[in-house]
Amino acid sequence: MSFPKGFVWGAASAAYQLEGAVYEDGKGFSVWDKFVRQPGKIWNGQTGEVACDHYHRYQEDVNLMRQIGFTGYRCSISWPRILPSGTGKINAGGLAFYDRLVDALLEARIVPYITLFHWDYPYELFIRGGWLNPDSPDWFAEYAKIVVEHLSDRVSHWFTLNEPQCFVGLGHLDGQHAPGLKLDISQFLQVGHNALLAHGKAVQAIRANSKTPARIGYAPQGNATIPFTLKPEDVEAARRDTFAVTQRNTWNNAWWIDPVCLGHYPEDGLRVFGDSMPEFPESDLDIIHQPLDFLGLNTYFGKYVKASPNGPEEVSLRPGHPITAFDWPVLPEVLYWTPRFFYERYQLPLIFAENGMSNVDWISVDGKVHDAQRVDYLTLYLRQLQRAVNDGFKVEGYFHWSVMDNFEWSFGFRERFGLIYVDFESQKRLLKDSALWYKEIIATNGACL
Ligand code: IFM
Repeated sequence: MSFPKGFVWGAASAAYQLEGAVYEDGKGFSVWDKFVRQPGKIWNGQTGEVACDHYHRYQEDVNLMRQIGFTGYRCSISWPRILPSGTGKINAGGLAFYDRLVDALLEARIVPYITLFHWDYPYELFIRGGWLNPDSPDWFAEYAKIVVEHLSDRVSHWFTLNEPQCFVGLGHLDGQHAPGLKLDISQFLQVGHNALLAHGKAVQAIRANSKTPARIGYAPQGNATIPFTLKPEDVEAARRDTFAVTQRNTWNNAWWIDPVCLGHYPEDGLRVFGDSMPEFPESDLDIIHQPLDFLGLNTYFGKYVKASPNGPEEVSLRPGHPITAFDWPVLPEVLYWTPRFFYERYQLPLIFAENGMSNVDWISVDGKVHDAQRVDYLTLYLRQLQRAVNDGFKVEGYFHWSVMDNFEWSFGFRERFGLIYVDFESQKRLLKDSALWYKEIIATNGACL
């Protein structure tokens, strides 16, 4: 069975992870530009200052994407490239880069899916309080409006925020990501609330300013819990666990998606966070809950549960269960249960905005990169996605993470997630075996799986 006609196949990336050129053409600083300079924050002291040099090599990269046969490409825009101070004066040099990139993609018949925010928050706004500042949702909406006014004659697919779980939680609670804050729970929740408001206001700004009919989504992490067996009680336990908020931290699905798609915070989460929850007017939820055209999900792994008298009970993985180079368990079924549970709950067409693995890749003596594990990962995960689609859960597209090896945040260049191998010294690119296999998957619309 192949995928539905028009299914979008591509890969994803983020500005700071591959563009480089962080001091060029009038770009302002982001919190990541500053964070990577702090000793001990990034593996081996590496930075994204050059990364894949995609800023200069975008045409070669688009050519490679065309060679693989992408029908879509998901990339993010660097906010401080457009607005060096975060608000106010627009940097024409920044807009010009995205003009060139979008035009090259369209020329290659690749549909651009633009993410407005993939973590490189303007440093000047951080100094003004960042996401804690009550004006921050409006700052983001202003930026969204500028980008949309400029690109929407050619771009109609938008994601607002990428993985609030990470930039809010890792950036403002755990301190592992920029801006490196360890706020208390109530401030963390305030940052989260402002980010959700920013999403809502950006959706309004896109709808109001787009020159072509816009299709708008959001890209949180979305990882289903997998039922250990197909017994109805295990399936129900997994469904419950998928949307449960049980811990006072950032790692769950419903806290970040229910307000956006259902218009309220989940009740168990409100109980868990208790009086740490900031006060806000009810009208905020109307702003956050904007109609969306699709829900993007970044899906990598999950866990197994079975039913028990005390609720869902986690089932440990057997010894020797496959893991990726990043130590993430390989659980292909997550690409069946995620579309199933998330489509049932949110009733929105889904796009898998990220899915992939880091692998220990290098150039073999024959001059090629034989990433057999990624080839297998693609097969196993996409077969499960196909199963979900065949069962009637609506999925519009799949973006592999990532188009090419790039800067993996606090892990620097240690983790290789790409379909395209990058030699970071020479900046030479090489299609890995997985890219050639993905080419076949795309060419047959999944029938070869
Ligand atoms: O590289 C990241 C990406 O920026 C966000 N999602 C997960 C990827 C792999 O860790």
